[in-house]
Amino acid sequence: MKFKIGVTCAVDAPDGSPFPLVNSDICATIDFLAENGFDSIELHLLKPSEVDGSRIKEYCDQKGILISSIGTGMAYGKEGLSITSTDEDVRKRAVQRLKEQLDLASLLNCSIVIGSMRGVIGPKDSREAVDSRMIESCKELCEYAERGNGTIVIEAIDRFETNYLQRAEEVMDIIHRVGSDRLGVHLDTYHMNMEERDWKQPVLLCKNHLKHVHVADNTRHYPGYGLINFAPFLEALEAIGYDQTLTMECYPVPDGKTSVLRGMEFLRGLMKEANK
Ligand code: LER
Ligand code: MN
Repeated sequence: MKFKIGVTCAVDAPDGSPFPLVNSDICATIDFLAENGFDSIELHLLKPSEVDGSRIKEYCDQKGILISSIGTGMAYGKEGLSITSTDEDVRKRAVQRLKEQLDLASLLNCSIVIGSMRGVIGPKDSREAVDSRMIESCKELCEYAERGNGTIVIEAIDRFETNYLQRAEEVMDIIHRVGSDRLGVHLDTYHMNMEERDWKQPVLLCKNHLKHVHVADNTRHYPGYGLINFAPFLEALEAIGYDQTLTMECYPVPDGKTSVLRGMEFLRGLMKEANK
């Protein structure tokens, strides 16, 4: 068992975000990752114009750091952009923002995450109507993605953040209905711990559709801090031949750098144990 380990990073983020490394100097973040043996970076951006994509790609290549993904949720938190909005203008602007993120993803050869930007089922809305807008938006995004190198992953997110697409099987249903190999599932152990009934079954259900993974403990601190038994989850990832990264998305506690160093040590320890 040998999984690549990455970290969610941002150039700027609201207080309380589960991003361990937040620094306006992205090269300094990449230096820290490379010097400490991490494999990859996930970058959370409100807008792709916040960064110089070519410079990031060049610097990551030079330092041997893979770019796994672009997190997009800040556009929902800060601007209310949702690809299932009942307001057609908002929905279109959300799709447009994700197309811009896909342009950057194409350059960086990575995925974009649809997390909070999938929105919620509003009090006067129906599941069927939200599904239909989700599928329409995803089809448009997949057609756009097919012209470049970017892929799209939909994250299953727990009930305290959204009432829409909380479990792997719900995301899989959307993926089947959209019908594009550019669309995949993204699982996060923090959300799974609240919504799933088993650590293995959701992974086995997704199989090759699982294209991205976030790891954090039940308290959303670094893996190894809390109660989650990560071994069966990692065993299931190995069973499906998951070859993408385990990206730590956790609180910067006691501080960002210490949290991810501890998390990496814990995850590598589990892999070593499994290989005995
Ligand atoms: C949302 O809680 C989450 O898990 C993030 O991956 C969103 O970007
Ligand atoms: Mn996540």
